[in-house]
Amino acid sequence: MAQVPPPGSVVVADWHRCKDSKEYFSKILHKKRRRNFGLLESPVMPPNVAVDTVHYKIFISGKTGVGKTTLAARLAGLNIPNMHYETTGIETTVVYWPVKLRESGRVLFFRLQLWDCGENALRRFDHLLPSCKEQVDAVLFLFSFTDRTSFDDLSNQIAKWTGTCASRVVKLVVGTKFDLFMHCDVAERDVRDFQETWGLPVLRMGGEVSDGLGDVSPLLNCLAENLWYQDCVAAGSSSYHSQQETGTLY
Ligand SMILES: Nc1nc2c(ncn2[C@@H]2O[C@H](COP(=O)(O)OP(=O)(O)OP(=O)(O)O)[C@@H](O)[C@H]2O)c(=O)[nH]1
Ligand SMILES: [Mg+2]
Repeated sequence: MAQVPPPGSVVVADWHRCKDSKEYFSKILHKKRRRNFGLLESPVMPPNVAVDTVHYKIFISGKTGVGKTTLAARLAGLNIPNMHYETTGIETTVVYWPVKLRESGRVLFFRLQLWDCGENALRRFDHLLPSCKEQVDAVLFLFSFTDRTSFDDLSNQIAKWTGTCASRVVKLVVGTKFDLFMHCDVAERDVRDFQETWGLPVLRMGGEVSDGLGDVSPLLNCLAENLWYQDCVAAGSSSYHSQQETGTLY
């Protein structure tokens, strides 16, 4: 079973709704929409509010058409594709997300670099998967609620990432197309059974991208929480409190 912190135990859940988060979230918004950051850009806080940024690489895994490119766009607040255009290589997207650590009250910007590679491209070109795997911090395993085979294949997918060298990789499962409940092919009970067997967080995604942050905050907070927890465990402290003072900063 995976070592997963209880939800909300490391970072403040729904912090984007709190008043004290406004000055941080305003840095990732522009006219109430998500701000797009260029390669060399990052959120800029006033000098008296110094905030550290922690960097992570995230790989999005799942069969073709499951919604990898859509998820990357959704998390970054970009327009999501209406049609399925196969991703022909690797596309990366950077997402900034401010997080408040529960114990210390310290705020961090998480810089999440999402790696999205088309499933057919991955099969065709052997060199793509090694670059996606290199120094990866987390994998999002996607299945679609409208495609039973994508759910049934999850165990195989996860097993491939459960070796000794892959043990320091955060694993989250994301069910896409949750909005298409008329075509739902995966029962809630099956999701619960899966969750009990694997002990991994399962998040649900779907529907139009809203202006707010509410539809992406559960996933981004969960990802940030698990990444931070993993770093703290790796730093060798039995509690993560001391690490809160010493995380990998750039
Ligand atoms: N309704 C709905 N449609 C979705 C959702 N996620 C993805 N789609 C649609 O599913 C289709 C395929 O999505 P993509 O994100 O392009 O799939 P992909 O996993 O990147 O596929 P490859 O690049 O071929 O590996 C697109 O038409 C999306 O609009 C969702 O949550 N809800
Ligand atoms: Mg794609």
